[in-house]
Amino acid sequence: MTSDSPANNNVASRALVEWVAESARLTQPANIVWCNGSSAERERLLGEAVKSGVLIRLNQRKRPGCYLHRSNPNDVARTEQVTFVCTPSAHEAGVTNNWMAPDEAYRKLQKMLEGSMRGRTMYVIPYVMGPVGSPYAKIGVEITDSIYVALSMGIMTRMGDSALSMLGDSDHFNRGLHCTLDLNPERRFICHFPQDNTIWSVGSGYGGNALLSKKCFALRIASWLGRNEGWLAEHMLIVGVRNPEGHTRYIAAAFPSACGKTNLAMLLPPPALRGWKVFTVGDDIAWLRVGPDGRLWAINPENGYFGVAPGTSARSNPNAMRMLGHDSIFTNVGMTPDGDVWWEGMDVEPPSDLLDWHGRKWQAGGGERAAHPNSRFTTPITNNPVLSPHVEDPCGVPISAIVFGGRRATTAPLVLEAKDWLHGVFIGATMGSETTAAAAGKVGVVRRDPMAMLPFAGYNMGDYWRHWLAMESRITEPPRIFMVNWFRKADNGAFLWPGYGENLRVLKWMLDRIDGQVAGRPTFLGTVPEPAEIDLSGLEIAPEQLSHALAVKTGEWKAEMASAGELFDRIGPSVPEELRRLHRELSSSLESGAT
Ligand code: GTP
Ligand code: SPV
Ligand code: MN
Repeated sequence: MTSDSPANNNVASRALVEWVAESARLTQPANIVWCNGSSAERERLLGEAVKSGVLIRLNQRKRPGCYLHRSNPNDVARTEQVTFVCTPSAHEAGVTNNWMAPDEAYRKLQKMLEGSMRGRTMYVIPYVMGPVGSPYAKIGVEITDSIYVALSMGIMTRMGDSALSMLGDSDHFNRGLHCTLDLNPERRFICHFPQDNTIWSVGSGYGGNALLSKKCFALRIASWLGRNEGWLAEHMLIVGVRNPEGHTRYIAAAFPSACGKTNLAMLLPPPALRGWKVFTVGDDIAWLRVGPDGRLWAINPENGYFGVAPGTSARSNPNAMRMLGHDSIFTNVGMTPDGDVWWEGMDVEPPSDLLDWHGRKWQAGGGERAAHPNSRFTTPITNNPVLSPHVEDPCGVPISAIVFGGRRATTAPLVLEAKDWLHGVFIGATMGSETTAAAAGKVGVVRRDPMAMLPFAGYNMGDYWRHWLAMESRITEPPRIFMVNWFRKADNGAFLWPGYGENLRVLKWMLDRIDGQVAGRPTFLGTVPEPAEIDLSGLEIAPEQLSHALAVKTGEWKAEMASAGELFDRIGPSVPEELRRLHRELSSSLESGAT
């Protein structure tokens, strides 16, 4: 059954129908399925995915509506080395992106796409990023030959007829063409064409490579659109924090992949912080715009969470454990004999006869992990017990604080407030973090990851920083900017700070700063808390441990500034002069010991 247009025939976008036809001529699918987003369609696709072995139905009594997917073992994480920004000039992409000329990229991938869907089904997936009908929302359409991608997009985005209705007869939508090919890493490319609002992705079925709404559209292409249109697309969670007086403030926080965004966005307050409550607006991506009132407002463009499974437990993230009870897809986790899921850090004894993420019998203590370190869950936002009531607000929520954080065993203090917007942008621009299993490659290597956007900024990093600096003058009440690090370690290798729900204590200090309740202690880089300013009620932490977590050490920061200077040199003349100057000032004050 091949159809040239959706079944209900309400599509008026000729541009869409033509693009689908053109893609079908290229890839030659046996069938074309236009996804309408209905629950009947979802049930049918789930049934087909189980039948073809793409999904395994989990224990429906324990986890109704839940499924397990095992990916090809060579396809378990984003592949940054084969991700390209294909702008007309290499300079527009900048040195932090891989660049290919657009015609070369189209030609190269076109060859791979010719006839690539023969005998397969092509799914046409119209979707909205952001609340349907919101002036801040954007429309994309993904074409894919992966039923796993189609089902995942149904969770991660507002997918189907609502997107077609919103599109109407417009030709203004992101065109994402995805084909798994034979999953040969040699033929794996993720190419972005910002000028054409187009993404071509081949050779991978993995989340960030294949769910084109997410990193490809909502960050790489959207960051480019945002620069042109005067807004920001960021790798940020958005969390609402309500104090016991009932006042809710919103914080947007950028941490690199697998560095704690999902966990912070849905944390459960420690019992001693009575009356505090946290609401999730978003866990991975924020689109930030200046509202008519001059404040910075944020929406979460997504409709689901694609979260890291390992480390998620009833203790670390009880809200996540609750939302994973139903209607979720798990990828590359372990499976128990009774059809339930298991992963490292779940805080549950592994049963015997556990199958690992390959589907092989797993031996406890055998040195192999049952779940892949980057195994994930895909779950609708509506599963989240602490979902913000404002998640569908067309203009989002007003942001009081922006936070930049990384995973650092040393150097970065638990929390620090930047002196002003420029210092805050500098802190974001120069932040470092240890690499994680979310991207293929070595884990645990510190790299500069500006604003947690190193793999996601869709244009020249220097221009991106310039855009950040330029935003300040347009915001009447700019959010205060902070740095955090939940991952500093003691000499014995243990985390200094308990993290997870206890991180609320740090958010509380930020709000106290905003309210002028605490003075903090100045350092050369910004203000850190006096230990007594952090609410430690109900928490046992040795004073030396806390002061180590808060320390800003000159020697460590000299090395940090040297590394930041190397990044600036690599990016070259497009680095804004204000950031260069601040770098010189901070470096020389460190050298002269005037800190
Ligand atoms: P992406 O989805 O890749 O963008 O990741 P993320 O930033 O949402 O990270 P997530 O919250 O999924 O956390 C990643 C890993 O860090 C998980 O294994 C968590 O258990 C762990 N983690 C999260 N928050 C904390 C924390 O406060 N302290 C410690 N020690 N670990 C944490
Ligand atoms: C990340 O790697 O930052 C993720 C997962 O959120 S992915 O969607 O694969 O990029
Ligand atoms: Mn992410």
